Amino acid sequence: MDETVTAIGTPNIAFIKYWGKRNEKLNLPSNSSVSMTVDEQLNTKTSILFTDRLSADRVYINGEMQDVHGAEMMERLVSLEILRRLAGEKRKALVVSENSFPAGSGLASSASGLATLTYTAAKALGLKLTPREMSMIARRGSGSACRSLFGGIVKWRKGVREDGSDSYAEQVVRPNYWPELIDIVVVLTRARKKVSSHVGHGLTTKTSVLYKSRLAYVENAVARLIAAVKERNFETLGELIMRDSNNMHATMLDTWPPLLYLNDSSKEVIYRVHELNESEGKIVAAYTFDAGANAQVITLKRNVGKVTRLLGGIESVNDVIKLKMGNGPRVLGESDSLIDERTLRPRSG
Ligand code: 2P0
Repeated sequence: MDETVTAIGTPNIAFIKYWGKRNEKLNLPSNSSVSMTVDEQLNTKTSILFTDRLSADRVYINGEMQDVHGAEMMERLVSLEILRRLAGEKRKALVVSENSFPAGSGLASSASGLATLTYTAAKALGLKLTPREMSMIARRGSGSACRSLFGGIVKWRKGVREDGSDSYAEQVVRPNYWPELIDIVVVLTRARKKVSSHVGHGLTTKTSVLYKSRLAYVENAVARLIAAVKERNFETLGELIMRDSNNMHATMLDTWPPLLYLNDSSKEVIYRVHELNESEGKIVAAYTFDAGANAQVITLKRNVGKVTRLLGGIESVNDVIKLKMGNGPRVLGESDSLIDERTLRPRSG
């Protein structure tokens, strides 16, 4: 019998960034990375129905039907294809997905989207996969998605094998290990970035001279950052987060043609955070930027007021969202379904 399954998942913010691939087809990264999965204030909800009433997969994102034969969508949907093969399922899928935040603006919509797609499809197909197995399948659709299969602080091991069988995500600590840790998302722009991360990864790997020195430093930074998390040492964590963001953006600027994701407002956030840390005499806040201009400022609960006041003084801040650590994806009830099973379209309202 056809049955719709609905689930919710969330983005993650990388503390040590994934930038560059050793294998583009399998999304195998050139370095390990570490992130914090955020709570459900930013989320992707996805409903999936496998049905013999469709002759091709049909995918809606935020109400818009996608071209499932387009090159980018086909690469993304590889995760769905892998799961369908594993389950021996022949029927086509209706996928309806909604993001609570803008796509393509550096807020990890592909991570949230692909992690939730993989999780929902695995449940809809009745597959009993471990989160680690699901993380390897989500990775094929979008690298950073593998980290959103877990809650808390998560490491993605780069692995060394050619087939990618040792490149998966794993939980470092649960959310309740350090509940004071807060990610303040600072929305500076809702515009789509000019060069997608998908394309940017390859450009930097091929053309940046500085990129080699990033690879020489980064595995050690991963180990130091994990130790700082385990010791709940915010000062060390904060410095490593800011340095890694700056380091990645240096290799982006060194890419040819250059990739410039930060804008003047992003730089204003950088200056203000350093001023705050200076005036406090220690690191109380740490900025980090993905492949986009929007900032995320990591801090501890007791400093949220101070940081919010600081950001309030920046003219181009359009929104500030305070996020805790999240628990990773979970299944929702039937009443949350986004699918109208009669018309095979998104449910209205
Ligand atoms: C990260 N980013 O670690 C880094 C920081 C952007 C900067 O992972 O080609 O969308 O789908 O594997 O995962 C963005 O890259 O790239 C990313 P694909 P993805 O979060």
